[in-house]
Amino acid sequence: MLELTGPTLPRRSRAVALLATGAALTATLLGAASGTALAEPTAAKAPAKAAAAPDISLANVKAHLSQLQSIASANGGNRAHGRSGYKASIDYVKGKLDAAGFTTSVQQFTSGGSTGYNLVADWPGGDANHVLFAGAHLDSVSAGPGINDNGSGSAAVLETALTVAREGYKPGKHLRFAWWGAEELGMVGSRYYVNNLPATERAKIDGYLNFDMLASPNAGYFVYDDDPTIEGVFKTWFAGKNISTEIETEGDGRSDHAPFKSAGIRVGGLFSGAETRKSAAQAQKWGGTAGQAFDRCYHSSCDSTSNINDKALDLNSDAIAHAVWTLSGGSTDPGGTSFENAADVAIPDAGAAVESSISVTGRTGNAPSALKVGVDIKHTWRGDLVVDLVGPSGRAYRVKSSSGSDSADNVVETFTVDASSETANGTWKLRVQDIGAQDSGYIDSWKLTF
Ligand code: DTR
Ligand code: CA
Ligand code: ZN
Ligand code: ZN
Repeated sequence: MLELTGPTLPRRSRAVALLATGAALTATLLGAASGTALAEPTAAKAPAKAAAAPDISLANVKAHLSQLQSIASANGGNRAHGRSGYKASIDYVKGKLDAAGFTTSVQQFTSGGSTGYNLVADWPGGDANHVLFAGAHLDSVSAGPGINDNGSGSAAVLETALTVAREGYKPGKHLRFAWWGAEELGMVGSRYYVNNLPATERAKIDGYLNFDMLASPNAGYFVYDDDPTIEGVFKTWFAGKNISTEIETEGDGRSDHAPFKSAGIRVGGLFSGAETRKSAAQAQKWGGTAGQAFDRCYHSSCDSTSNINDKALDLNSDAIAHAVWTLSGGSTDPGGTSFENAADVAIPDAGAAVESSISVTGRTGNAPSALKVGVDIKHTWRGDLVVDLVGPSGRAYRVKSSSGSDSADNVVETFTVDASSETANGTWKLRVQDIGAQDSGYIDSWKLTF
């Protein structure tokens, strides 16, 4: 899980200050100092299991779009604020979430003399003090059914939430999803939600992810250029699909992330383009038609189920799931509750130890005598590496000693540590030091499973 706490810098610009002996290395996430192990419990080895995001079914997302299309067709051709088609859309989405086990609430507000509705759905569990929030506006303009704008975002977020439930996902953070009303009137519903959220509750939101227009027929692949960690999660995922994204700059005030950003909450999101035209360079890298609007049916009656780019909808839906899983850290391990940190931490060659931390909350008593420590370190010549688990008491438990002859790469293992003298709650750290020269690498991720 990428920690969204504290100042987050892109990897390339992390400040690394090496001082004289006893070098203290200031990594992005933590200050660290070299330490020595106080005990060497036996460490057993088992394959690590990462909680990777599941695939989001395009067919399921499109089935939601068909439902929204039918709702519009049965309600005057639209799903606009104040019209029957909008409330019917809310009822459809709420019914799916209630059946899947979400805790839902409908917040009413008034705009233009009509009653509006926000739907908020909480997935039970996770750290209530760290909320990862994903949302989309559910209303259309009155001119049409609004299937790309914004049935696409609404359906992708809905199917991601239903997949969380289907997978029995146990995130480290608390997951919240929302479908906003009256966005087309100027982000009225989302602004009403944020303005009426107590400051203590706002402070618990680690990040808000916004999805407005994800399936434009002449699709572009835009990532909001707001919080760098969230932006990086999306950009890296698309790069893994060989899709070069562009940053979405003019969207700052143009959708439901704006009220969250104004309240100082980290935001991010995805966008496939609206009324502006695709350039020749964009057509070269993304396909589609240069000189044509990304969505020629933007805010028009032709924004129907035939106005959908399946490839863009599928990729963006899977990108949402990746971000939700990555930024909320957890696992679907039926047996245990996991806490994960997937933020990369560079390991200086033959330098000071570095650390990556996990804050464990919500548990009772002490840690188990068989605490699972899943480690994923990408590093050449792993024999140079010394790895310790540091408990909340500050005591270090050696999970891997150096072994000069071990020239293989990477440490991807699950160790078992007797941590029964430690309280479960508190800040745990993975401390890694490279004691040999001419090799390099980084902590890719690690997790604790109780
Ligand atoms: N205002 C949104 C569409 C929109 C236009 N530019 C952006 C940029 C980022 C997100 C959304 C948009 C609407 O019509 O719903
Ligand atoms: Ca998919
Ligand atoms: Zn719109
Ligand atoms: Zn929209």
